[in-house]
Amino acid sequence: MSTAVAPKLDIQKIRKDFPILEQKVNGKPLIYFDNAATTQKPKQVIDAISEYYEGYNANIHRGLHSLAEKATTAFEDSRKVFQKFINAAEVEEVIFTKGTTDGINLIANAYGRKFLQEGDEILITAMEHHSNIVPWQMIAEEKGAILKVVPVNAKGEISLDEVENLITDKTKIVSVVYASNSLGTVNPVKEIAKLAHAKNAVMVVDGAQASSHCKVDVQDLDCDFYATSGHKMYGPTGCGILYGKRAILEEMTPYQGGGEMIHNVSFDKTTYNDIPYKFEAGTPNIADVVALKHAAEYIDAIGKDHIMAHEQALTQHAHTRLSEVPGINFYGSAKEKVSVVSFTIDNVHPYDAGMMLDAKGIAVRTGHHCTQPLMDHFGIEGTIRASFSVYNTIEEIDFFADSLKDIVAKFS
Ligand code: 7TS
Repeated sequence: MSTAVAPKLDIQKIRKDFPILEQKVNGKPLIYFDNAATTQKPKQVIDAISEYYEGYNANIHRGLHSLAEKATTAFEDSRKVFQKFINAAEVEEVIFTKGTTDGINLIANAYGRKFLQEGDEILITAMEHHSNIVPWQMIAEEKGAILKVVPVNAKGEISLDEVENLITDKTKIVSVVYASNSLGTVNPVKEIAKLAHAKNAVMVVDGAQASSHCKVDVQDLDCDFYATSGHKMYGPTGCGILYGKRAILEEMTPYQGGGEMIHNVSFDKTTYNDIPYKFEAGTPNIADVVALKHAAEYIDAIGKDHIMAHEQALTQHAHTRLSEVPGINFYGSAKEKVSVVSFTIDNVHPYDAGMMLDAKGIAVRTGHHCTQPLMDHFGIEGTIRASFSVYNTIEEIDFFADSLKDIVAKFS
């Protein structure tokens, strides 16, 4: 039994930062294992939202009054924090979005619509979330482009040789998930970016799951775009970031028009604002963007290495303990994986397991996790998915494993 928790982390102290974890659900202490769907928020983030609304709520970039200046400064500070967080070369390369889905749709519409031509190819993998499939299908249909898919093997990994074979002179966009939400697989996005660039294709990284679980250095990855969501990294819902390389962003045509994204408007001709503002039409989600900075700072204060070590220890322990559950089948045993454990149990429907776990206060996700083609590949409807975060403990996993054994016993 592994109890290898990174020595510097005081998990009980960390848990105190997350007020939601103190409650009981169905009379049992909450065990929150649905972190891949959304993480819980620390007080630092929650407080930042109320401080904004109580202290300096104002629209940004336009007012000259004190509150507007304070709000603008806080909003732009968040951009600077994220520039560092992902190591973007320039602050203007950080665009605020609603989240990963919004970011990928922005690329498909503002890059894809301008640069894709009939017969061009877009390459994705079989383990993509629907938000890294459907926007490409939509733009491919509009432009007569072709969507190609890199297969996954039984372990839930892709092969670089296969990626290389599938990238052709016609490939214009390669878009790959950094860490899979259904399998946990961490993909070699840096190597894939090299293969994409060798054929002059742009590399898009879906970083929804990666931002709190993996090292993110967009310059080292040399990706052209990186999309992520705030709410999966201890931040609020409804905000995220899209990184894009300056030269590419400057070539792109905005796909949403309105206030903020313009230099000058007349009925004859409108000129667009500079990056990043030309992609931020309308009043943004100021409160949540301001609070999102505190999520990044929270991660940095604990140390991503420490978080990753703790989550790896939890994942290993979960694999060991869950292997004791009769009839369990794991999905996703890649060499490199984040803290996601996905499985089915013979003769137990995932929804039944999910409901019985909920009765014990354990929150997991059941179903296809918005990766239906991946589930089809494995010939299953869905899985039970437990995904761990910094505040989860070995004891919670032990209770989870014992609860699953009880559930299986009831079905046999
Ligand atoms: N990409 C991946 C890999 C994801 O896991 C998700 C959300 C998204 C994109 C979309 O992110 P959004 O913030 O724009 O919605 N994944 C999940 C999940 O696994 N369970 O609920 C949402």
